[in-house]
Amino acid sequence: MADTAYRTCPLCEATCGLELTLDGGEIVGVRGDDADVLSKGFLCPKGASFGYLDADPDRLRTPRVRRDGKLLPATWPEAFAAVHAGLSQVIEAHGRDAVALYLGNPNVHTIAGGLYAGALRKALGSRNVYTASTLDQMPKHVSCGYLFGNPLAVPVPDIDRTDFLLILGADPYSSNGSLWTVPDVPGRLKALQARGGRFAVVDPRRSRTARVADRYVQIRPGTDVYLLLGMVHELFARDLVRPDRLADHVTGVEAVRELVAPFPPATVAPRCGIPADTIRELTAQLAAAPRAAVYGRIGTTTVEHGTVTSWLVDVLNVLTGNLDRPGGAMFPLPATSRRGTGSGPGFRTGRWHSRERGLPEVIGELPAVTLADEIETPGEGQVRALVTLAGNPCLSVPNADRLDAAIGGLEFMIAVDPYVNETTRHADVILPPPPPSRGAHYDFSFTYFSVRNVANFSPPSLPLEDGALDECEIITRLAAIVAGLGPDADLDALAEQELRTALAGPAQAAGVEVEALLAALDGGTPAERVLDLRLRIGPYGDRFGRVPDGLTLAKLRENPHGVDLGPLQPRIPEILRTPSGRIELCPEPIAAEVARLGAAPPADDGTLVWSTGSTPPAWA
Ligand SMILES: Nc1nc2c(c(=O)[nH]1)N[C@H]1C(S)=C(S)[C@@H](COP(=O)(O)OP(=O)(O)OC[C@H]3O[C@@H](n4cnc5c(=O)[nH]c(N)nc54)[C@H](O)[C@@H]3O)O[C@H]1N2
Ligand SMILES: Nc1nc2c(c(=O)[nH]1)N[C@H]1C(S)=C(S)[C@@H](COP(=O)(O)OP(=O)(O)OC[C@H]3O[C@@H](n4cnc5c(=O)[nH]c(N)nc54)[C@H](O)[C@@H]3O)O[C@H]1N2
Ligand code: SF4
Ligand SMILES: [Mo]
Repeated sequence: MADTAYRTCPLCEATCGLELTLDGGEIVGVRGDDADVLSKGFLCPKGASFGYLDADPDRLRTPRVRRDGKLLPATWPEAFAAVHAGLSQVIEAHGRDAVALYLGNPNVHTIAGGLYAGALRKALGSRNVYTASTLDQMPKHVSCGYLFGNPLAVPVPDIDRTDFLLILGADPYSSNGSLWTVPDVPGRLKALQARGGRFAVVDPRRSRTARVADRYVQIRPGTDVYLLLGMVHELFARDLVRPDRLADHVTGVEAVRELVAPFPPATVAPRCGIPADTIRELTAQLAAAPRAAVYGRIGTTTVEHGTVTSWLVDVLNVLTGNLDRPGGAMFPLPATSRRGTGSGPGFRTGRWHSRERGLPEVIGELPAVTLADEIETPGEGQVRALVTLAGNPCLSVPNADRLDAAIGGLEFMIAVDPYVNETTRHADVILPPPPPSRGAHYDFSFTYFSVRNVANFSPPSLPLEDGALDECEIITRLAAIVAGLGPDADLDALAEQELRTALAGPAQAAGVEVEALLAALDGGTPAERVLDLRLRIGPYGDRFGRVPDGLTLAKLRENPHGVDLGPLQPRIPEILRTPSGRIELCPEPIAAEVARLGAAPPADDGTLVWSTGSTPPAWA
């Protein structure tokens, strides 16, 4: 008897709803869920192959432990005992910084990563934390950190209500969007054009998105910073600066005017390879659109001057009054988030530095490119052990061959990963999570970037296979081991204890005992109970009965296609965490960098940057 299950696709940032056909404990069909509140039936080829992940014969179904140089199948207790022995030895001999943690991309696509990777990080207490963010979007976090005081406050184009979109260094037609949860980009771009809107793409390459754009602007790689400086200059020069409602919420506009003075379109044109007239036209088009948004992605972050470029994207959004207004670049309000107070301590980097190259910490992590240095260089604080969680740094980090060799020489390594691959082949212990269909899902990350506020819970579509362990349990057990609680800690008791602590505030607010709220929480697993708590005290929550129609996990269970929480709403000033309580448009560290830029010689070759070596491969 075939059965139907609905769940959110975890395979990219678009978070599409899937309709699964199940038969005999297997996924036999996958379609886009027409009733999904966000994706409305959209499906890409990756999502369509969701079922194959379950059935993939290459997937590890039991842990592996290295014995006599070989990775051999082991039981979970054997694997955790090996983790405990290996880590204890390194930590006792060399301290916690000797253990590095690398968190890869899928952590933001699982409940386990969303809820427990942070706990593992904290329990480990090592300065050597690395993530895929520094291979990707970290410059955007830094620029938003300085502008808004909050590195996670990243505005997204309100594509469904805009009149003009300027896209730089992104190919959402192919990638399905990034730092922009926007299922069915092709359909939404078509709808934008159908209602008279326009969009332009800036890219060195005529990408798929560029091919359907109203305007394609070819740029010399790595020089968007000059194009954008020229555009900001043009806004001031033509008196097109109109922050509108934001005027009362921004400081530093005049400082930006002075900062960009050396960069008129005629000066930047030869640097970025775009004619000055084109720069002027683009600026005029942006300023004239009633509602517009500028969006930059990988091609603006994984480049030199990525932070300044990312900052300029939002400077344009602010100066044209498009930040935080419908049809502009807006901040989502996730169901598991908390509203801000409108100010805060602000943002800074460099609370510690990497040992070898002295690179600054950002949001608690060091750049993944320097992990090889930290492993290779002997002395106090040398990295001797590594834990990877859903990451493949031996492939994904620039100069991966060097990191591969360094990781091969480590004293001890653990991988939480379902595959043996370039990285995990070096591990002493591999702890494999089950396929996504066999666990619950809630999107803690991408609701921060979603073009509409939605909430969607997926229960496990299929039961765990014999011998499998849910990834939440794998990570919490790892966290307990590194916290010094040994391989057999009572995880349920620890989870209850944490819930009690988290409930103290809400209980006080509701004027009831913690135990009463604990009993009211829904969910068969600790992760589900934490989710219920976060939803209930979140901005749409039921506040444990005080808001009768408010959100609960039970309500999400009743709505398998998700709950629509409406279009994005303005959030300034509430979202700001700057000390001034304003958008700080001209932060000092960025201004210093722009001043340095002015003196830099023009880039001269115009080739794309190759990440794995100094020379392009033969086929290029
Ligand atoms: N040359 C080159 N390098 C790049 C990029 C590029 O385009 N070209 N892109 C860059 C970008 S944007 C990024 S984000 C990084 C990504 O860098 P990484 O995150 O290091 O690489 P991924 O390939 O995403 O690694 C995913 C790992 O997670 C495992 N995995 C899959 N599902 C699960 C799961 O449910 N649980 C667990 N525990 N593990 C799982 C996979 O087996 C794999 O080992 O790479 C960067 N590096
Ligand atoms: N199918 C599939 N989808 C994915 C992924 C995947 O591996 N497969 N990975 C996911 C991940 S982790 C991410 S981060 C996103 C990435 O999502 P996007 O950033 O939308 O996707 P990319 O295809 O990397 O597009 C980057 C574009 O930047 C251009 N570019 C390169 N250098 C420059 C430059 O200097 N200036 C400008 N203006 N443009 C430049 C490139 O030509 C390319 O068209 O995709 C996600 N989606
Ligand atoms: S676009 Fe992304 S979320 Fe949607 S089906 Fe494809 S892989 Fe899944
Ligand atoms: Mo990425």
